[in-house]
Amino acid sequence: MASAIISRRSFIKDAAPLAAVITVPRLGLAHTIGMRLEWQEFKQSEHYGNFINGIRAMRANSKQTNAASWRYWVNVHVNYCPHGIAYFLAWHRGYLFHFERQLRLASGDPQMVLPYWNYYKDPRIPPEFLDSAGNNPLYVQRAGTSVYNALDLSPFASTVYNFQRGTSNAFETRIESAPHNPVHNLIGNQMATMQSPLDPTFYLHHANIDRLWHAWSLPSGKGTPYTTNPYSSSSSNPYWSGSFTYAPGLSLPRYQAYTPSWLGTSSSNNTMPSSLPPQAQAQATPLKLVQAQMDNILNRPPATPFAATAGR
Ligand SMILES: [Cu+2]
Repeated sequence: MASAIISRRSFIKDAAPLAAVITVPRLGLAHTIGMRLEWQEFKQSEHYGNFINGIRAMRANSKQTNAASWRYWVNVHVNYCPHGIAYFLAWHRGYLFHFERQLRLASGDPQMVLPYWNYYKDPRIPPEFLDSAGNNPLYVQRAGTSVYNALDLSPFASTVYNFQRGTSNAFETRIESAPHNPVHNLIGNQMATMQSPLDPTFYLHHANIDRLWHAWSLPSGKGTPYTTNPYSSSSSNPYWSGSFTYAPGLSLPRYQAYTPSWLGTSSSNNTMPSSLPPQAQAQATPLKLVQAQMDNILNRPPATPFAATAGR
């Protein structure tokens, strides 16, 4: 399988040019806010069929240097995503934003917003993803079907009031450790590797992580995700200056990932979980195994940006 992954160098060399830097309307300017729905709500919406068709079309596109292909976005993740370091949450928020724009094109549904899977409500992978019949584009082989053992309420504890990694009890560090990492590992197979976006549950998982971050950051949660609004003191807030890279020609100014509405989305549920779902839904997966699988996530290339190589 490793040979199917394009190298970082050839990815940079061959990638089709995209629409340069995306400019998102700034706070205060009129723009449409799309609603992220929980999977059960999303299934009832008019976007569900388009979502399936869009994923099918992207997966059928074998040109992995083209943003219209599913594999392209796997390569974006393999090459650029930060894990275990600063900007884990903010980079992935921008990743969902860019992927979502492509999925809208592929599905012919410009109003579609990626759904989230609230595993604090039901830790079982939704059955639509488990049906291998009929060339179901949501199906891939997985090792587990419940993420109950990944669930952790401690990121939402009152003691976790710092955002940034490196500070004491930092939210970003806590939520990455759990539930983020063990959800990947309990689902297993591709989800437990850097190629995790091969599995469509990746996008629902990360939409949920993103939702939980926003819920935590609200005044009803723990406050703002960083000490100061990047607009009010950009010069004194270096954390939100600079930009994220996703692919050659595809980036995002960091400050735009500060809050979801600046990227055009809000969520149907902005509260932090306060209890776990029934234990009866748990799948008996030893946590020891989960920890061992963590190596798959941590054995990854360094996250430093590569300089583009000169053409021959
Ligand atoms: Cu992840």
